Amino acid sequence: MLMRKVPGFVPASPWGLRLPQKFLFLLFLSGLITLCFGALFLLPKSSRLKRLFLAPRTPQPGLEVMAEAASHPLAHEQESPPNPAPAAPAPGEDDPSSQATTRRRKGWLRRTHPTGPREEATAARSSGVAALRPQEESIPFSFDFSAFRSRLRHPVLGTRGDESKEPQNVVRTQREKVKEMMQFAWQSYRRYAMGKNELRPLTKDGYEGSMFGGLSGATVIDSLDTLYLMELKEEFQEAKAWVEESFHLNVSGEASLFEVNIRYIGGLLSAFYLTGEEVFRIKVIKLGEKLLPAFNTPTGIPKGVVNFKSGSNRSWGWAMAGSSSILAEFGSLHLEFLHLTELSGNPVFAEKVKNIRKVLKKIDKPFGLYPNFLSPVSGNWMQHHVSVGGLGDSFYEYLIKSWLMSAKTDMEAKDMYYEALEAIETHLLNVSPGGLTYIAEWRGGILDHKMGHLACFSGGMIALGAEDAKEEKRAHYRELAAQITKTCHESYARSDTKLGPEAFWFNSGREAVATQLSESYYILRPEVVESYMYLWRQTHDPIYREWGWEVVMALEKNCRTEAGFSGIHDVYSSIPNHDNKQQTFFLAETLKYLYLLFSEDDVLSLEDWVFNTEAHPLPVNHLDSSSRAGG
Ligand code: DMJ
Repeated sequence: MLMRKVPGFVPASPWGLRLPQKFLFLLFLSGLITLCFGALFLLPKSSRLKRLFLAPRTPQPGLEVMAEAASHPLAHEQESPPNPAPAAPAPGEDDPSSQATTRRRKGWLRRTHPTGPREEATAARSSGVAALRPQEESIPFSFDFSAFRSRLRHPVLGTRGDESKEPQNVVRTQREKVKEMMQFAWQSYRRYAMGKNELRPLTKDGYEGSMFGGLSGATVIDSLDTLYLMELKEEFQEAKAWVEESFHLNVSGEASLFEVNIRYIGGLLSAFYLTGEEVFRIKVIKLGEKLLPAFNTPTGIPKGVVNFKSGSNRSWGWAMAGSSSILAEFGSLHLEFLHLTELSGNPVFAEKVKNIRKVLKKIDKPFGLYPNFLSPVSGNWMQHHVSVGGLGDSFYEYLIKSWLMSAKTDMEAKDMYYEALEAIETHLLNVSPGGLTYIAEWRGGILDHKMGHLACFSGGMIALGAEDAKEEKRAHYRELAAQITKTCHESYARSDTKLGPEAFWFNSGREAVATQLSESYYILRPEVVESYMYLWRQTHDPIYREWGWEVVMALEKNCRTEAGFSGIHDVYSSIPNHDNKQQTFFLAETLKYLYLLFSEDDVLSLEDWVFNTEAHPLPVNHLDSSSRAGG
């Protein structure tokens, strides 16, 4: 403002302003400042200006920082918080400007790095993120995918050494046959049920079920990595496009924490690690956040069911009248939740599963065994039923796989696994009069002399864990794995269809057979071929490929229908009676394990990958880059 000098006028200030004018000027100035500051809040989260002027919140460390935090003496004293849903990372959380922050986060900075808005937008466009709706776009970290791939010991799909040597070889033909089965299963699903959770091949329609809280496309998500592995490129693109365009997370039903975790979270994690496509990373983190309210319990042991709309949780009505969480369910989250933290930079996921481990370590175990029912309120066992089959199975699997996935650094998981296995061997293991080794079920000291189909995964698990057992036990575990797998094969061989029943018994002179119709069904389950695959990789004994091929033939004969594969009601009837369901795990697991059985060992090498309990490969956390760059 320009003031003209008037003679005789005594200026009110050195700038020649009178008091009212000065007041007005200051008023104008302060208004301007308030306006500018207020405008900062309207800038996008990633804006540099915003990061500069607005203080960052607490940084979000990754896995390594979690380890530091967990080893802090005070960390163990703290009561579990009431498990609030995680807040979205605040602006500035990816700002490494503070020295202290940089030091604390050096671990995850190895794998993630902040990006500016332009890079984010470009990456989003090139990887399909542009198709995400606004609320699904806000992951402020990026993952250093090429650094991750450079740490792998083997090309993801192997070097295909055998193919060039012998183009006509039998194994290649067998592998191609399994690929054709996958193609048929996928195309049938796509034709009659695309976007639904499962295909019903007899009625030629789709089925949603009630386990997934309103989420759709379980077959799509469960199939992604198998399609990729088998190089069914067109089919993989169809599946990916569906995820980009039609896989919506704004659902509001009740979901099984376990099923959503092993199928959807596992499937999306694998799809990301195999392809580096951002759409999978973003969706999996958002879906992971929706599962967190399940952990809002006094002990932090999650309940089995989470309500996506209200964020409430409950236990299954059948689990001790709604009072218990199930060992296999809350014990099969560890692998996926560590990877959710790895890919998001958000420690909350890892914290949840580390707390489960802490509760389980502390609690008394009858004879060293882990019963299947635990109260998420008191943290006490609710019934002394122990099983390596249904209700218990994948808890044991996740202990040994946590050890392997941590690149053999998670000593706690290793110790818990071998101690549990010793207790199982002492109290549950039996040999039938006919010489078949089996793992019975234990009810407060009394044995049920039966094995479920689900328990047949244990041959593979024990083989996988044999290498890291005490030296004097290694050969013993290898033999035990082979014997259990042989018993499971017997349950197939003794049926008319050459497929195994849901449960088989060892009493009244009958061995490895179901004793009633209600246990005689086969629903395309994978556990037996899963063990064949691990035993093959460990021993290269051709018997496992022979047995695997018997399964392929039996599936073709009894389960293939005009419009996909179906389970059957009675494995002892030579006239198949189909159940009208193509289970998602048939595409995720059964066909994948069969394909791997007829592949070279460096295809999804066990040095680089562990399979979650739905057969989704998750990478080992190699700490160095001394290996070849992954292909
Ligand atoms: C799959 O969903 C998983 O393997 C789970 O651990 C057990 N049941 C089915 C397959 O039988």
